[in-house]
Amino acid sequence: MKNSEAARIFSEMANMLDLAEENPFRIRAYRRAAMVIEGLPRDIAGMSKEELKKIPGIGEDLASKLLEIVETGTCRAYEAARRRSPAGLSLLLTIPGLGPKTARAIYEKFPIGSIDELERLAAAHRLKAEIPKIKDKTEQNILRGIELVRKSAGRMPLGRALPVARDMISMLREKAPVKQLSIAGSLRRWKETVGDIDILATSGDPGGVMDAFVNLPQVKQVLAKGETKSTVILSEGVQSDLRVVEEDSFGAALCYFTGSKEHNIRLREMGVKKGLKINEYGIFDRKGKKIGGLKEEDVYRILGLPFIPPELREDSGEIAAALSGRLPELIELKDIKGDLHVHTKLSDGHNTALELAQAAIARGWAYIAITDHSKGLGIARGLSVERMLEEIAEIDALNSRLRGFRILKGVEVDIRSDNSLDLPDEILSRLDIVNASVHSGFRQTSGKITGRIVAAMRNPFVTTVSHPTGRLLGERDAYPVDMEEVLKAAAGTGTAIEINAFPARLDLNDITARRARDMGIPLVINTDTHILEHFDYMSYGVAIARRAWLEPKDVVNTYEVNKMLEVLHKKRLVLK
Ligand code: DGT
Ligand code: CA
Ligand code: CA
Ligand code: ZN
Repeated sequence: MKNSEAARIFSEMANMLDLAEENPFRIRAYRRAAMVIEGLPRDIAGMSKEELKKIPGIGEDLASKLLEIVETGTCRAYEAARRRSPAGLSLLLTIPGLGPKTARAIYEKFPIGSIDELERLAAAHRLKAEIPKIKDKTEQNILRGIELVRKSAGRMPLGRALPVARDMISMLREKAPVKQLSIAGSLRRWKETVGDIDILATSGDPGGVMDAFVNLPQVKQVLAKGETKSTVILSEGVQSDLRVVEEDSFGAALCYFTGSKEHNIRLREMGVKKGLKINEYGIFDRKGKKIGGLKEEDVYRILGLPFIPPELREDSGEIAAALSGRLPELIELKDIKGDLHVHTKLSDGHNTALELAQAAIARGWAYIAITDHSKGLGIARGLSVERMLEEIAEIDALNSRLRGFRILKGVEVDIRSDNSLDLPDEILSRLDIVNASVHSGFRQTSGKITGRIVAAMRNPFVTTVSHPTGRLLGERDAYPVDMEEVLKAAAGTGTAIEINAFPARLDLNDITARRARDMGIPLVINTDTHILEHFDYMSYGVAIARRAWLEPKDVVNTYEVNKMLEVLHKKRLVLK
């Protein structure tokens, strides 16, 4: 995928232009293009200029630059801007939460060359002492930003790793003499971030597989190349391992290298109690005779367990549940009947309601809710009350033409800093779906932010709290919301909580989602679609749900439309 590379270049361009105080429209154009390209599930490599220009936000100029990036890995304008902009200054901009103005002020005083240097200055309060615009709070934010960069260093969000891994798998199928081939490790468990991409294969010619692997176009550097195992660094910046194992060990190896390590240890302990040895080569009895290992199921069957899906293998109760026959019947993508968080071009999306409905119909869904932003969200072109009413009328008209499919009327209403909602109840009461979310004041105290969300849930028309923690993986930590309080209020008011499937968010995480289910809170999995292709993200949300042990009954958008609305509107009767 060239997409993330191009997105990075555009986003750096925006930053460098910003530092040079250039035309704000150009800066915004680069930022917007970076976001769209990053989120585009289709690879830009191989697209023609005409196709590129059809991507929202990409005109003649940016399309040429994309072609250049696909062909040469970079573009001249970017290289020129880089020559003009000092490296230390660009480094400052990689710290989340540190904007161009502050960066410039810091750099003018301290032309730093490394993040460590910046950390020392901030920790010693020298930034505050010597730069007028820097306050205590700025220094704290800088230190928090540095910590975030370090924490996410080396780990890659699932949504970036999985497309890369799938590309590699399909190339290996084509070019390497493999028989069986599978993703393993945390990626097979759909963990929200992964340390590396683990791949497992069988082959009559392991050497040939190693050759093909280290020569994949995604490979930037070969760290180790052995007879049956190699490790490489990919141009995306993540490491990948490929192992070739014996055919009659493939199942045992797949189980072992899928992990988690803690899950494996449990299995091995159970084996020891039965006098069995379990490792990556197979399952062996007391006499050392191999009694299984060809299939992954062998490991579980011999231990007297049903097959445990990879998403559950975190040593969080799955083995006890398997032993007592209480493993959940996990939700699957095909159980999903619709999406309740979708933006059109009336706010910051790129398609019409009809286009979105048709795409949803093509996926076999029965409904979507159009939930454009409310007016408070200026940056996302929020809708005024008048526009909102027009949208409602338009959806009514569309529904009268659609058969067996329903477009629900909705909004993503902004929860303002003073706890109030951005639209009056007269409007909210006319909508099917009201997603309430926080888009501002992320640096308020925990009590304040939590209070805002809780207040929103007390509104009888708010059906769902969207992306409740505000985190962006690797970019922004969750705001300091007290999730336990939020969950209590959700349970008390009958408000649903969203699992946001957008790969940068995946918010709720698996642990909180499981807790929410235990508290009887209705959950909903939404994509937060801004372009048609974002509907593909549903699989990431379903993965979080599976890791949270959810069954179809726990997720309201597996219900048919009337039952779903009945659940979400129950609070209207109770709270009124
Ligand atoms: P990651 O890469 O940090 O996201 O997490 P994993 O789970 O993919 O970990 P990784 O790549 O180090 O190893 C892949 C699997 O191999 C891991 O899930 C379990 C297995 N494994 C690795 N080292 C050990 C070990 O020392 N003991 C056991 N029992 N299993 C191990
Ligand atoms: Ca791994
Ligand atoms: Ca590994
Ligand atoms: Zn949204």
